[in-house]
Amino acid sequence: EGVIPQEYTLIKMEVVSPFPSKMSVLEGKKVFLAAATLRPETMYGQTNAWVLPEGKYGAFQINDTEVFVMTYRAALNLAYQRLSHIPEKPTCLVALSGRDLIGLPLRSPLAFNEIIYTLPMLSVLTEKGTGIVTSVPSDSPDDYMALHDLKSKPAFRAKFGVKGEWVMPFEIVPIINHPDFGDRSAERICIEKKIKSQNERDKLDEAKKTIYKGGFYDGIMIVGEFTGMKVQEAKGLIRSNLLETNQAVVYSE
Ligand code: A2H
Repeated sequence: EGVIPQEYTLIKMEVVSPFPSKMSVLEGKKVFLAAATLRPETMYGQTNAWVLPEGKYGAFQINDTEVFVMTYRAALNLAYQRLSHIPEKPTCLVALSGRDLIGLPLRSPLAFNEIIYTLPMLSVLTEKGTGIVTSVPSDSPDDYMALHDLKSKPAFRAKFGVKGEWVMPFEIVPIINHPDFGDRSAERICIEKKIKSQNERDKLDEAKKTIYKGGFYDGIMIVGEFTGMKVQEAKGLIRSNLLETNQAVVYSE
C-alpha cells in the first residue's frame, strides 16, 4: 500500500445479458465489471477487459439496481466511499473466480467496439484497484502484449477456454498521436524493445515509462469529441463527462 492515495476512475463495463448460469441470480439487475484506470481519455480504444484467471471476485450490490463485479478488497474500499447498498459493508450476491468471468460480453463507455469480451491476463494484481482492468492495446504495452499472446498462441487460448471470436476480430484502435511513437505507441515500443510476451515484466515496465511522458504531455487526441486537443487537457474533460453521465465513478485507495 502506497502512502500517497491513488485516485482511479472506475469504468462501468456493462455485462450483456443473458448471464451465464453462475451469475443467473443477478438476472434483472444492471451488472458491471468495474475497471480501475488512470487513463480515462483512452476509453475509445478498448478492445476487451482483463481479469486474473485464478483471482477471487464477487458481485456486490452497490444500490437498489446496480451490481459491480470486483475484488472484495475493492468492494470494502468502495463501501467506505459511500458506494454500497449498506454503508461500510459490502454485500456479496455471488462469489466468482476470474475463470467464471472469461468470455463475458461487455458494453463499455466510449469504446468504438460495441461489444468486447472479458479475457485472462496473468499480470493483473488482485491487491491493486478492483482486479478488473480495461484493455487499450494502442496505448498500454501490458494490454498490447497480453492481447498479442492470446492472438498468436492458440494453446494459450485453449488453456483458459478463450474462443477465437472473442480475440481475433479486435484490432488496435488508434486514438492518440504520440510525438515520438506515432498512433500505436504501445505496439511500436514493444516491437522496438523486442518484447516477446506479457511475462517480460521489467521490459514492459520500461516500455510503459518510455511512452507515458511524451504521450501524456505532448500526445494529441485523434478521435472523439476532443479530437485535436492535447491529452493533458482532454483527460479531465473526458473524465468529468464519464462521471456526470454515471458511466464511471471515482475510487481511491
Ligand atoms: B491503465 P498504477 Cl491506455 N493489475 O488503464 C494490473 N494493472 C492494473 C490493475 C491491476 N489490478 N488495475 C489497474 N491497472 C492498470 C489504461 C492504461 C493504463 C493505458 C496506459 C497505461 C496505463 C488501459 N489499460 O497504466 O500502478 C490500468 O491500466 C500505466 C500505469 O496504479 C491503470 O491505468 O499506476 C494502471 O494499471 C494503474 O497503475
